Order: sequence, then structure tokens, then C-alpha cells
Amino acid sequence: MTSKVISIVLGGGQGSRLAPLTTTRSKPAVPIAGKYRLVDIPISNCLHSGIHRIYVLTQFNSASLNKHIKNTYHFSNFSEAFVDILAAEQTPTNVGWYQGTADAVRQSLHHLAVHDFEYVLILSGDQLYQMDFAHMIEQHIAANADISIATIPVHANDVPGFGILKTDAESLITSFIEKPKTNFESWASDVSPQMAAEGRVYLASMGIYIFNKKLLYELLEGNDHTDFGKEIIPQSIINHKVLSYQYEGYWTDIGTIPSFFEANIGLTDDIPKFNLFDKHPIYTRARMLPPSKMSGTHVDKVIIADGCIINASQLTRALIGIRSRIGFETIIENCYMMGSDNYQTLEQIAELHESQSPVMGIGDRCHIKNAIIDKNASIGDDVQINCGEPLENGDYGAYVVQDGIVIVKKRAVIPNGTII
Ligand code: ADQ
Ligand code: ADP
Repeated sequence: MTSKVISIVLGGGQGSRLAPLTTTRSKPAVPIAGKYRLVDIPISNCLHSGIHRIYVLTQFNSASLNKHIKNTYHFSNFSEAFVDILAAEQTPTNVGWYQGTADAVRQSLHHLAVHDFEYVLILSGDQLYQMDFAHMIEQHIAANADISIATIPVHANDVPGFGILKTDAESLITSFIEKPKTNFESWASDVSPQMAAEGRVYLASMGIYIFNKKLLYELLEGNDHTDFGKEIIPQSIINHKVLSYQYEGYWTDIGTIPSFFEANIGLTDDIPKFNLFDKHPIYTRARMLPPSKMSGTHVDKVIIADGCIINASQLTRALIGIRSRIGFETIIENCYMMGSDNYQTLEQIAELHESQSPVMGIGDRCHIKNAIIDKNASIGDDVQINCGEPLENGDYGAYVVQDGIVIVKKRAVIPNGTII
């Protein structure tokens, strides 16, 4: 039945929660796990589920997202498969950006019209999980549902960030409230003993929806509802059969800097909750990079992508992205270094050394903790990051501090001897 499905990945609004990683690129293009981009997660889940027609909606269209999609997702001319980006566009009747998730889908409906499909699978672009949507679609069809929502039990602490719902014995959703802040105790549900033992007794919407085609058009056309969670879903449960598809595997929202950081660093655990080594790989662009080389480095819980040159003395709980260079006697702890888009030549490096300017990557004798280092940053010699007093949140030009994490901006230059 997945051949009857078109998938829409909601690639992000203005992406302010992931700033400064989204200052110069659209959210789907944000690099994760050292070599992938955020958008590779929902696209890989779709492809592994047999869904091959995918639109990615994004608020602005960065060259890197286009290039990534164009260079990664190739299909046979004889198949209907595609991954296309739809960026918010001005038309004679619409001059603005997408006003919200439902508005983004509404503005894309005319692109869907040329296809033959019965179901639309709507996905968030900022979640880390591996899920077989074919199973969800089977349940949707078997129950003769109008809409299905993937749901997951969450702890009370997480309730204010999610749409919370209750179901009947047939798993049909009987009530829904978007992001309740207080007095939500009565929203607790009966969950499995394992979930109850973890205190996860509230059923949350994962923001993953299946809509029957006709109904989606009806719900979006002729009104100005802008949001699924705030408007479309709460109203739909009144007149329509809305099914809860309960999921208990690993799933996390990576739409904020702390959750993005934790999810990435978590990949370095012995047995991470999200398994990059699964039989269903995450697809990404195949690059012709040399293997990484390392010398004199003690490593503990580290993931190193291709094409790196590492001479550091110690790397602990770190994710080192493609083409990273790290100098001698440097210590890195609890960091996600995204890597570089290109290598500097030996001549360029010699010139930079001559003028005492940092080269791309991380220099000698640095100590860097709790940091995200965006692509193409040049961190000089003898730099210390996050090794002293707790830092105040704020934008400091070359870097941003948020909740104890220092984010060194893309292409930033941090001079020799800087202490942050
Ligand atoms: P949120 O994730 O807070 O809650 P929202 O901000 O609407 O909801 O984002 C949903 C997805 O759409 C995200 O991937 C976001 O980046 C993207 N998005 C937002 N605005 C967009 C726009 N204008 N154009 C394109 N994409 C856009 C939702 C539901 C909750 C549910 C959580 C689960 O509303 O009910 O619990 O998801 O994470
Ligand atoms: P990724 O490996 O992260 O997918 P790309 O190889 O697509 O990155 O490169 C990302 C950006 O870097 C592109 O805009 C590309 O034009 C630019 N780039 C690639 N090689 C070089 C280079 N040698 N010098 C400067 N910029 C480069």
C-alpha cells in the first residue's frame, strides 16, 4: 500500500530554535552525526518503508540543501520516485512565507495534484528515530481511519512540549490538547507496564500524520488554519476517525540546541539508542573522501567521519565530522565538530601559520569542552573553550552560548590563545 502514499517532510519554519546552525542554511541541511544532514533521517525512513515520492518543505532554500538532495537521492528514470524541495514561494495570490505547518502543506497541494495517491504522510524534519511507516499505513487502512497520528508515551516533564491525547479501546483519539502547560494530570493514559515503570504515562503526538487525500484537501481548502497541532488535529477528532498508532521505540525531537547536542553526542555511547549501524542505513551523499588518519591520540567513545587528519592527544565523547583537522596536544571532550567542506592546501596552511592566523579545523594545545563547532571554523592554537566558569547565554559574534553549550559559528575564526 505504500505505493499509494506521498510523503511531505516539514523541513522547518524560520529555524530560530536551532540558530546559529540555521543562520546560513535551511534546517533540513543542518549536518548531524558527522556526515549526514537532518533531512536524511525522514527520507531514509520513507525509503526503507517503501515510500518513494517525497517532498521536503522548507522556509528558505539553501544551496547546500539543493546540492545535497540533488547529489544524494538518485532514482531510475523508469520509477516514479523523487525527492523534491518545495521552498516557500511568492505567487500572485500569496506573498508571504509559510504561516505554519498546515499552511505550508496547503501551499504545496498544487504540486501534489499531478500525482496518483490516496494517502499523505506528513513528517517533521527535526526528529531522530527509525520507524517503519508501512506498518502505520497498514493499521490506518485496516481500521478504516481518516487520519492516523503516531504517538509515544512521554513523562510529565515533557508534556508541555507536545500535543497530548487520550484514546478509546479501539485506539481512536477521543481528546487532544496542544502543549498543555499546567493541570494536565487528568490526561494520563493506560500504557504498557514498561512505559509506566519509566513514568511515561502521557500519550504524545509525534507530529507524524497520515491523512486520506480527500480529507486533507477538505480540511485545508477554504479556510485559513495555519497549524496542524493547534487547529487541524483538535478539530478533526470531533467529526473524523482519528487513529493513534502507538510507538515505543527510540524517538527524540532534535529541534533545539540542547536536544540536538545530546542526540549527537549520544551516538558515541557503547550501544546508542539510535543505531547508525542498523541493517537499515541512513542514506546520505556518497563522498569520495580518503580514510581518516590519526596519530598519538587517545580516544574514548568517539565517532570519526571520513577524511579527517587528527593529531590530538585526547578525544573523549566526541563526534568528529568529515574533513576535520585537529592539531597536536589538543584535548576535546563532549563536542560535536561538524567538519569542513574542503581542505586547505599545504601552501595555504603555511601562509596562515606565517601570519599567525588559525587554519581551518582546531589548532595545537587547545582544550575544548561542551561545544558544537560548525563547518569550516578555524580555531587557533592554545584556545580554551568552556573550561572555566559557567557561561552566560548570548551571541558573542564568532560564537553563541546556549545552556552551557558553546556553538562556534560556521566559518568563524577564533584567534590563537582565545579563552571562552
Ligand atoms: P512542534 O514540533 O512544536 O509540535 P511545529 O513547530 O509546528 O510543531 O513543527 C512541526 C514541524 O514542522 C517541525 O519539523 C518544524 O520544523 C516544521 N515547521 C514548522 N513551521 C514550518 C513552516 N512554516 N514550514 C515548513 N515546516 C515547518 C508538533 C505538533 C505536536 C507534536 C510535536 C511532536 O504540533 O502536537 O507533539 O510536533 O514533535
Ligand atoms: P558536504 O561534503 O558537506 O556535502 P560539499 O562538498 O557539498 O559539502 O561542499 C559544501 C560547500 O563547500 C559547497 O558550497 C561547495 O561549493 C563548497 N566547497 C567545496 N569545495 C570547496 C573548496 N575547495 N573551496 C571552497 N569551497 C568549497
